[in-house]
Amino acid sequence: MMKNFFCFFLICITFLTFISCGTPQKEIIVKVVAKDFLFEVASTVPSGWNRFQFTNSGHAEHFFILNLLPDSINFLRYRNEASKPFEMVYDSIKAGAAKEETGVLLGTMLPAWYFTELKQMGGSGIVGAGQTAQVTLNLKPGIYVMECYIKEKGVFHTAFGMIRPITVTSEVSKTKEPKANYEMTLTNFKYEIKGELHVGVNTIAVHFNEHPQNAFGNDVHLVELTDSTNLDEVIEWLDWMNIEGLEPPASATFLGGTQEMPAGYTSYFTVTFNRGDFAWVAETAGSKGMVHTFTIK
Ligand SMILES: [Cu+2]
Repeated sequence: MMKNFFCFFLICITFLTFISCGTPQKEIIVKVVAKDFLFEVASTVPSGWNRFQFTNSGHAEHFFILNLLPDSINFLRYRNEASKPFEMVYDSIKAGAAKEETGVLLGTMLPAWYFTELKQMGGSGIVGAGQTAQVTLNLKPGIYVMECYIKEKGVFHTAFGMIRPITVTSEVSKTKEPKANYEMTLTNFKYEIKGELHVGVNTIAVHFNEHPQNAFGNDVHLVELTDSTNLDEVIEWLDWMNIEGLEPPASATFLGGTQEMPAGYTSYFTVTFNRGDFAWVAETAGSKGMVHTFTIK
């Protein structure tokens, strides 16, 4: 009886060893669901490469950006000192203040650490209702703030709850750096492009070569162009300082992209293309000329 038990025990150990050694470790996909108006996402993710699957199940456009907090700043301080000034400045624009004046005002209201220590570490470009996008980011451990500042009747989504902390742990993810078939290099004024896009799944690498001083970084949003799309209107819509800016519904369908990162970083995103016309557009495209139209044949 004892011998049979010992044999059974040995078989179990062998089987478990085979399972743990013989099965390759799977890459984890971090699911982020945007609803009107919250993010459903795990409160912790590993460090290293993370593949985020971003689904917009709301009625409005949404995105997410991950801001890495300085060690001395907690989520509440970020909310009060870095997020609220944007809401107050936008309220003054709604009350009739000129954009130029409010830009200067915002600079005086934001704390010094916002410009010198906070790091915008990427995220998904804007995604239309019902769309899913995928972005892969390399994150170091720390406390991040995930937020979306599209508007709802003149109020940023952050004010409704689309802002939350996420901890990136010291445990390293098994996800590998993606291989891209198309590369974009972002300077402060243009997109440099290498590679070909095709029908089906494409992996796009975005290399951040420059970051504007004391300002938002460079980013990429993918827009589908139809006969009724007016690209100038889309560019106007992307400017949060415009009254109609970032106020749903957008006049075109947004299909993802990537949010800004510091110079020297690379973000990857995946797009499944059908035939058609599209554009890469930056959130501040109007002042920089960062627009690139293309056709998938
Ligand atoms: Cu949103």
